[in-house]
Amino acid sequence: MLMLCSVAAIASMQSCKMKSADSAVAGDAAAKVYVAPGKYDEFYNFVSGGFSGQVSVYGLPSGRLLKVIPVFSVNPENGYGYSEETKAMLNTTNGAIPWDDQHHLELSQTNGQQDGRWIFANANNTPRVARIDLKSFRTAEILQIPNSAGNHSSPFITENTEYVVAGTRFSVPLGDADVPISSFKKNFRSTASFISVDKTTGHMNIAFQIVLPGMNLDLSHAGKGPSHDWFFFSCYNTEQAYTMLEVNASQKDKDFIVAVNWKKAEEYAKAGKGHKMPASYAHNTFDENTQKATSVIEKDVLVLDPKDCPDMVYMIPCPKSPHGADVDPTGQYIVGSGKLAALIPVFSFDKITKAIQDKQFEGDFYGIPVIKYEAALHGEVKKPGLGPLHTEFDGKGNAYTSMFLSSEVVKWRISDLQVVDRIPTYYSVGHLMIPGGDTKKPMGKYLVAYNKITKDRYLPTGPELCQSAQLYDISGDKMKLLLDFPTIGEPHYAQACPATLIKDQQVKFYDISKNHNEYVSMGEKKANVVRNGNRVDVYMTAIRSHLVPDNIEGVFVGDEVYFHVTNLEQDWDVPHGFAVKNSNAADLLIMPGETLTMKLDANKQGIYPFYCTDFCSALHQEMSGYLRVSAKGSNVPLRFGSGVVVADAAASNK
Ligand code: K7E
Ligand code: CUA
Repeated sequence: MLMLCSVAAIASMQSCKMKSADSAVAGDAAAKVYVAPGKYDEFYNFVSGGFSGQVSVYGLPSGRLLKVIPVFSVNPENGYGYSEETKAMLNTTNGAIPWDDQHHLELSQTNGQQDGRWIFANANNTPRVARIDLKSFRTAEILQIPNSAGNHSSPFITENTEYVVAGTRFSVPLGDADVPISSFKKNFRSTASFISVDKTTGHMNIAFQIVLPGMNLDLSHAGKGPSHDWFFFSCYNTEQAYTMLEVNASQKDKDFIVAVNWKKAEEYAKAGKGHKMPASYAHNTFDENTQKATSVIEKDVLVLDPKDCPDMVYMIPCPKSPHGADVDPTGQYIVGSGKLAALIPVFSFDKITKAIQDKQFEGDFYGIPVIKYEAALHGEVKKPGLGPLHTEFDGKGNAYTSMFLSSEVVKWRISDLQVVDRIPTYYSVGHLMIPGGDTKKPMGKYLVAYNKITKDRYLPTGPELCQSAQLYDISGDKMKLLLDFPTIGEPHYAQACPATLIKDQQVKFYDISKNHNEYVSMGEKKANVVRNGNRVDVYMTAIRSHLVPDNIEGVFVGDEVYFHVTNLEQDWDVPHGFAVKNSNAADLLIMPGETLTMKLDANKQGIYPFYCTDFCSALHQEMSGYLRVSAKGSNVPLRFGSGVVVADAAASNK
């Protein structure tokens, strides 16, 4: 999270806000957010989980939590990252990483509008981009980004989802070279990676990586309409400090918006202007057919240097340590929000184009032309508030900017840059989101503010208080506060789309006849236990309300037992769970028609009960069984079964 001023200053600001909190709620707020039991919300709201590493899904306007989608962190609820099928999703070149820090989300678009296919998510800490399938609400792919650190300006996308970008918040030496930290200026670089997305499958690949000077790329957004070919990144620390950034990276009056012509970059890449550089990064995909994730280590990346590619990158001065870089629905205006600036600069794409044509430059930054500030400027929003961070749009000519320090949302007109309304947030708002608010067609009915600090807003819960979202009605001239709801982890960016866009495409269960998991049991008759050395494979089935087999003997201390559990149900909303005593994995939650595998290290002699963890029927408590683990070398035959039928598999226990 951002820390911009002293705690005391924030606290004093908040205490004066607290007084007006009650009166800030609109009189008809309850009716406006009330979604009657059994009724659906109007929007899906996908919210980043910050330090939880996951993505959560809420309904709007109710604020009801619908789901947590596991993405970059292991998930005890369903065994994501623990089951043999999903472990590979969290693989990286540094091995399996159980956690990350997830900041930004972007729904896939066609012609600048949401198309309801995928949502992309970034991992900030160990740089990765994930693609989540909106038919299953599952993570389908995770791609690691080499030559990167602090993958913050990500995963923003171009108008037709041609590319997902990933820009480095921390500059690092390319190829992970071992160099002194003090050689930052000489050796450290920032990079902007352009990940191509296959139109049909969604499959991601790093098409090219643009190498930029050592500095901190912060946020980004793609152009649209007239600025379709461009991508705009904010950056700070153009001072190139590598210690005490709080002071040393706040020296200059202006940093930059980096304007990248990705169409040109694409041409340069095709024309062989880049060079292939050895790089090692994991590319993990979940195969719907085999229902299993695989991790492939990629070996190189195509790197483009602006020196070899004229007209590809320009710098636009932007006051002061800009954070958000947001593009309005027409694609004409680019808003840079300087965290420490007392104004919001708005740049005009036409003016930028003209300035480039007329060479209205004020020098260069490491060979990259710097456009004159005034030449690119549409105008400045004066005295908007303190600590502008992020801007979204309502499609009616208005922009809404979050003010972290003065804890408010400020509404201003793009045409004449006049502030027309402001409303407090409780407290210290980071991102804000209007459904479709960064597309060509915003749905300007609601705005949600995602707040860092909640102080007195909720029942206290020890030293850690919840973060929170606040829903505002923006359909009229005046913004109205409607609702507070707590979030999972720290919310950063979010996206929302109309429920109608995706609700009818949901997978209800997996067709078991299409289950190509190599360990599937197609029916109870296929249940089996097979020993191979010290590996024991249990082919188990689950259906209301029993597991087959439910008695297993002849397993020894030192064995590795793999429970491959197939859920035979072919109905919506009938998952079965699976847990074994002494297991050091999470339990499994197996969807109808799916097979999941839990590995158990049989380390101790004893009886290990196992059971279904999801209350699936009136006899759910009966859905259980026993595994007997005997001392190594003992003479217990391998036997398994269920009910009266106990197959003697002693022959295979050698
Ligand atoms: Cu402003 Cu990481 Cu998008 Cu949080 S960032 S607020
Ligand atoms: Cu299956 Cu409970």
